Amino acid sequence: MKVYMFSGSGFVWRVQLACVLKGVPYDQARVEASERGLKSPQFLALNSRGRVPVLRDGGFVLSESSAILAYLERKHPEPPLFGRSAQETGLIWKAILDFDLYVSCHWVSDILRPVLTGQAEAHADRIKEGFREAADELAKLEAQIAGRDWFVGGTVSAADITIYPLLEGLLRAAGKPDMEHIDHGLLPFGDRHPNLEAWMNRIRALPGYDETYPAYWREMDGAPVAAQ
Ligand SMILES: N[C@@H](CCC(=O)N[C@@H](CS)C(=O)NCC(=O)O)C(=O)O
Repeated sequence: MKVYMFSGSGFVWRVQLACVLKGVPYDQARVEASERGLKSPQFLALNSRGRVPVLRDGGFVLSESSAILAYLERKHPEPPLFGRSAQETGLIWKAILDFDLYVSCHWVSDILRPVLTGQAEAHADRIKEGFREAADELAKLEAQIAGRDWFVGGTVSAADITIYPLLEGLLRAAGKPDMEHIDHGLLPFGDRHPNLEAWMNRIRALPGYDETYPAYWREMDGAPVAAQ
């Protein structure tokens, strides 16, 4: 099995976490995060939207991180990431769709993309508004996770590994030097979000987590590069 990826993509990170939690080995095929890589005819033949992640399993090719998680679940049912009861499965899908349809798309377009492409100054108003809306959504997530270890059920699920990588990316963007003039009030994160912070620490402590941590971030932060 091969995962087409670039390091630092939250959507790719979901698939990597699912693979390590299920103990499914995979190879990584790095795609250049530029027109030459993602929008090359070769890559567009795998995903016409020119985005990662893409999974190739033998002759089968699949894009969209949630679809890939569902595929992995069906192919490698244990341990389940989509619950053990109909209710849990429904609630996990609800959490995934709620996050991707109403939250992550705004984080990406209003904050992550302008910040990570070095266009923070040009899009300062949009970023400020993005952080204001993110604060509301984070308050809802903080309330949802209060008193629980995981978003749905008694163990880590696809809901957790869907939300976590994008939140980690948001916090990383919020901590960039370019953000100093934007009063997003997000950091230190645990001050207003102690329950989410505790939950993030539970994810970071999962077996295999370290090997999924973006190598590119480690390189940028000057820490030793892991296996990725
Ligand atoms: N809905 C997709 C989103 C994938 C996505 O946006 N991936 C980003 C990387 S974080 C990408 O490839 N962006 C390239 C681009 O927008 O051109 C999923 O869940 O897989």
